Amino acid sequence: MDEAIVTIERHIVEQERGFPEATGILSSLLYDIALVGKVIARDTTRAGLVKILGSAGNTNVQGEEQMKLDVFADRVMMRLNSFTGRLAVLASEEQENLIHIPAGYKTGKYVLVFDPLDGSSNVDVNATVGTIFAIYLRKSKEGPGTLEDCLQRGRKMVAAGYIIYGSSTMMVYTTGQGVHGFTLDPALGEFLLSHPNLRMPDPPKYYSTNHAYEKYRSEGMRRFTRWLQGMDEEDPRKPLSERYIGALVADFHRNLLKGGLFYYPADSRYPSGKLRLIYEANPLAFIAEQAGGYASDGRNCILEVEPVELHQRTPLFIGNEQLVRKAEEFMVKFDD
Ligand code: FBP
Repeated sequence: MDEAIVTIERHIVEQERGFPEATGILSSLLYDIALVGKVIARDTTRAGLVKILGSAGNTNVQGEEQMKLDVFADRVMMRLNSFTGRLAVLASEEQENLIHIPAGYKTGKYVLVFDPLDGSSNVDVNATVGTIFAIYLRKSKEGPGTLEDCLQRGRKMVAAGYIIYGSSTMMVYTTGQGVHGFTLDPALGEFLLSHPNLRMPDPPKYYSTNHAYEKYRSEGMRRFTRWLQGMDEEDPRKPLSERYIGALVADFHRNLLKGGLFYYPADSRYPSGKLRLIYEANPLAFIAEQAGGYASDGRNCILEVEPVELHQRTPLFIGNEQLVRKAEEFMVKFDD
């Protein structure tokens, strides 16, 4: 592919060449999601001016306060994907139940699950937030999609990605042929290829976790954090530097580009972890593996976990594989 200007549309179509049986529907769906990113980016960059900051005044299925931007992003994702005939069903972090295709509109062969706005606590303080998504082929035959279509193992994803609204707006995606990053050129209104074939650098540079919650964590996790800090007498190492933005998508993105580990273990507040398996952990786990990294719930590969609930939570360790495996070792040694 010549180094000329490569739009995300052209890149997606080029990737599709790898699948002779492809129908172009997945490409169009990915392109629709890029458009969702542009619409959300337009408003996040003007957030203070368009009265989109602050609380929406209600809580979501997770019992968390919904921000106006959560509701806005959720609506944009639904509106730009429910009427295209490409999807059987959608599921969102912000909605308790499945999002069915409106009556009178065609259903399609794909399933879209998403976190419309990750890092809600960053919205009002102008810190980085993002949209995370994953795409599956439906399991049900035809007609309205089902819960079973959304409760598929991560390994079954056909595509995943995120859009990050930070100093620039970027879209990063994979269809199982490597990980590719695009930067939105506001002047053109186009996502242009800026980070082809991303690989997680080794050795890693950073670790990301919320230290404030150490007292709620297990012995194994406290010892693991000390090991990352180079304070384990039995196995001293050069400390990793610490960074924590408080938005999973932003912390993951930094570690993808610079090498590192993000972890949100289970603790006495969240015995099953805080983050959601289906639309937070799984999509990023697919990207991590495609970039040479790995993701685990502390014991199992995230992508092999069989989901049982739409909004189920999971502990998450994601980044350079040797760091994720080390975390697993500490849990086996001190928590089993
Ligand atoms: P949502 O904002 O989508 O609910 O995501 C949860 C999240 O904000 C993650 O992005 C982030 O990594 C984590 O929670 C931060 O949690 P804490 O404030 O406990 O560190």
